[in-house]
Amino acid sequence: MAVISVLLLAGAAAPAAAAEVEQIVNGGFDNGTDPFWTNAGMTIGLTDGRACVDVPGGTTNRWDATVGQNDIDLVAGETYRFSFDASGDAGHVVRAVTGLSVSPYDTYFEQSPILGDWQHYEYTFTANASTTQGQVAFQVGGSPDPWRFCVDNVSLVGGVPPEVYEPDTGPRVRVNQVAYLPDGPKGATLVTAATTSLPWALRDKTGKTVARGTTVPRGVDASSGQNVHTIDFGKFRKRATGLTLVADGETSRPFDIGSQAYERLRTDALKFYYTQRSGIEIRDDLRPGYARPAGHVDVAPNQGDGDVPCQPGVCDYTLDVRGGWYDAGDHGKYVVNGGISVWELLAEYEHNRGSRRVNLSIPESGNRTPDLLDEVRWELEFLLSMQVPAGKPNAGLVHHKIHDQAWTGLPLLPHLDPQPRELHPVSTAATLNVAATAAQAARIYKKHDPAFAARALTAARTAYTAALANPALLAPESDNIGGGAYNDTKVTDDFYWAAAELYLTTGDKKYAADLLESPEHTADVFGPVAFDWASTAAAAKIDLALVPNRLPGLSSVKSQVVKGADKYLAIQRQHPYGVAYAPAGNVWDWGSSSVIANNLVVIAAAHRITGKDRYRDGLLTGLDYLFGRNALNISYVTGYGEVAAQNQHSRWYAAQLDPSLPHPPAGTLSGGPNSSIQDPVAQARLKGCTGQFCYIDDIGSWATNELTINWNAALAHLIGYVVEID
Ligand code: 9MR
Repeated sequence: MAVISVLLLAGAAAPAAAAEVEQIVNGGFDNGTDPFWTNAGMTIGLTDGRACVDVPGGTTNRWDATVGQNDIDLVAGETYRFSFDASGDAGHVVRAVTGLSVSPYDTYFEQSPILGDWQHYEYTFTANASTTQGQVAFQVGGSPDPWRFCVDNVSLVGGVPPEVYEPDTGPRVRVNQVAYLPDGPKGATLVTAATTSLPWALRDKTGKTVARGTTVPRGVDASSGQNVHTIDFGKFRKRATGLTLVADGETSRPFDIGSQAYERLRTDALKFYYTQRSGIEIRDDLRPGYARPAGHVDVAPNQGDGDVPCQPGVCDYTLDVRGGWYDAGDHGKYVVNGGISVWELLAEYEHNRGSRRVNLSIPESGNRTPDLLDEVRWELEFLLSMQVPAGKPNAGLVHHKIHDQAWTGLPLLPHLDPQPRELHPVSTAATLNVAATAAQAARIYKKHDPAFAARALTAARTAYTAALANPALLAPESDNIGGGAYNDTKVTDDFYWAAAELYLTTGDKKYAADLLESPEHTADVFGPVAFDWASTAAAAKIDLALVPNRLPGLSSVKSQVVKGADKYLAIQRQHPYGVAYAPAGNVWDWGSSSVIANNLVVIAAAHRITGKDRYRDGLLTGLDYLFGRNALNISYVTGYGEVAAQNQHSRWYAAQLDPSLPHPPAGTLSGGPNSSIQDPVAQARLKGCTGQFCYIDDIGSWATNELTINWNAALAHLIGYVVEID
């Protein structure tokens, strides 16, 4: 009787899941090797009942050498257990994929374990599409040397219960794991079920209590779904290292009070750009551990960028577009993202004077030009090279982007990329990005290189005129094969920004008139996202407010910036993690870390305009989130904080996939939580995530964990100001 009731109970509790069904035919290789297939000239040999292949060396992508099985049925929403046993010559990697066997070859799930001796691997994921053309594949290409891969007991079982991913979030007391400034505010967040105040204690590195107080219950935080309290220990102002905060029986990760880390980070965040450079060898003496040959300088297997044609039918000339920075973890170079990055770095130079002395250890260090200007010049020259030369159709307009014809896999060092490179059509937005940044450069480089400044100004004026004549050349969302689309349908902001920079540099009345007539001039542009590569009006307003000029009615621009900052401060006060960002519906944006940093840049501008402490305090409070005072208890900057992001999506900082490659350099900002979780890794682990939890430090999660030139520009500019006011 007792037994029956247990069974009944178990039956009642079990979810109404489908029966577990094996999808793989002959996964144990008991009946030969059919229906598995191979490519790259490999044949499967059976050794002790296991399937083994000799993988050729010298292929490019993981998928260039594959053992797979097709015709697998997958049902959207059903959860699968994908398992196999495998071995491989030590250190080699298998990319184990479940996906679509036909174009566009979508990946539904992937994992890339590093192989060694025989081992069992097992994963659970939920399919997000239905197909009868599914595939399980073991991708083993991309290795320079030949090696041997064996696999057995391949299984894909449908109808299993979903796995709940529990990130390791460590102690429930959340602090800025890097440092609080001695005279700055000091806030922390406690995750707890308690609804009434609790005592807290601040301990020095010997464990002695140096301050105490009580927490403030804040209820359930919308951005994380957690019940939280806040802790204010701002009255403690002594410099110290290894402090911890204790509350509700939990001890925070250690942190400092001091500013040295931020001085280091200002430099590291800017040093990020040298190893993103295309078209130049990266020197080991300048970046130990990061040396690599020059990428895309017309040395095989690279196919460019010295003489790059357009996509078929787009133009009949080629351009020399060597140089510039690779955008992100891919090898593409996109003008609108280069533009906002250059703007923010040059604004850092123009507004934060200390940045002029920063030594970036780049090949140009030691010449008479500040390193920051030399680094940004690397990108500016590329941006200028994307402008259509005089005498050609579309002269003066700027190509939107240049990248590979097809997407490549990870890892892949830049100089090993074999894809043809192509120029994509010109666009109004790209043209205005060149107009804005070349005009800004004309002002800022004049003292160091008047000839370059004059060339930049000519390019800027030409671009602006060309954009006025072609105001609706919009980059489409569909242009996303082999590179990102960077589609942008609204360009009134880019017109405003270009006019602002041209006006600030030249004082010409015609640019002032365009500014005053623009709908952006009176619009409140300080929404949830103050500015980014797509929305640039706030960048224009910040520069108009901070660079001396005589624009009629300038005070209203300044007060708009200050009011924008007031909005972000109001959001921050409500936020128990001190975040000045509240996206509509709690849908966190792609690259949220940089959105948060840029909202803080608006607060920094307000501080510069008004000198009022509340902006300084808001700015410093806002930093804490990026460095660990968050739901995941992680610092989003590599090398800063006890637990920090380190597996950002990159084809060359791909240590997670190939232990012989490095992690991203210290000072690299991760994109951070993105509610839309577009990539398969995030979809497998984070489905249903709330705001701050929509993040995973996995190299496969390109939607939550990439690195980019515009995101690091936000970090560098922000930290530049923090160092400036300390
Ligand atoms: O940062 C970009 C984000 O704002 C867009 O929503 C997304 C989709 O278009 O693209 C992001 O940019 C990626 C680019 O397209 C390709 N290089 C990597 C960029 C960062 O993920």
